[in-house]
Amino acid sequence: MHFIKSFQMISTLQTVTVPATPEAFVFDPARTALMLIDMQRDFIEEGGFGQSLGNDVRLLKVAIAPCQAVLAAARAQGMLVIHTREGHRPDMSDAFPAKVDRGAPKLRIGDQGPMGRILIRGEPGHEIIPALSPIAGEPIIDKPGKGAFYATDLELLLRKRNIEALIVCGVTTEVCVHTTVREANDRGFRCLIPGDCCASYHPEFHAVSLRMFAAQGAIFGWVTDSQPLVNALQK
Ligand code: TIU
Repeated sequence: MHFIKSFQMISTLQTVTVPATPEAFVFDPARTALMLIDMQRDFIEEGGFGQSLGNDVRLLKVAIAPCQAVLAAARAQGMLVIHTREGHRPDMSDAFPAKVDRGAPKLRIGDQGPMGRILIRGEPGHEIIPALSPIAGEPIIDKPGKGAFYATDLELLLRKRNIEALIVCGVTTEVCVHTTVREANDRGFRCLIPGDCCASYHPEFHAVSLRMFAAQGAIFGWVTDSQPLVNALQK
């Protein structure tokens, strides 16, 4: 009897329902991972890759507090939390010239900047910002590309945990967040994007990226905000 009761408790699906566009998003926290994309000093702080490309990094800081709120709620639920970092090996053997030699940045990938070598693993600028530091047990995916699935073991980690849905936060909305959400879609994962947990150097790209996710009946994903998501997780 005790066994049956325990089994019933374990097998009861504890779903969470979040108001979202184009319609409510329902998920099982045990089968959902929170992904924090590239919340690194190189993108968010002065002197990193983002600024070297000519961007105003202050535009990304608005996503920090909403990400903190969602991260705390996800941790309290015991959800899988995965952090990603964009960057390359110190010898740059994983950095295509097509990426490194692009445009006319003040500093190229691999050059010495105020936070160490730009977008290189192990350098201070490559670290995740202290406000969102990973804790023990939270995997960090180091990725050479914009998408978190390309040339990483992310899919393996998700399949091993039987994950079927992703909550995707981070920067920048139209670059690494969009690429990752698109990659996730083609691999069969449903994606929920809390819009205020993402940010772009181009506010108009951020806005239209969110619309692109949810258009055509959630062609790439469902869009919400941090507060409704946190409220739903805390119910
Ligand atoms: N430049 C830009 O908007 N983004 C990136 O290069 N990488 C990420 O989005 N993480």
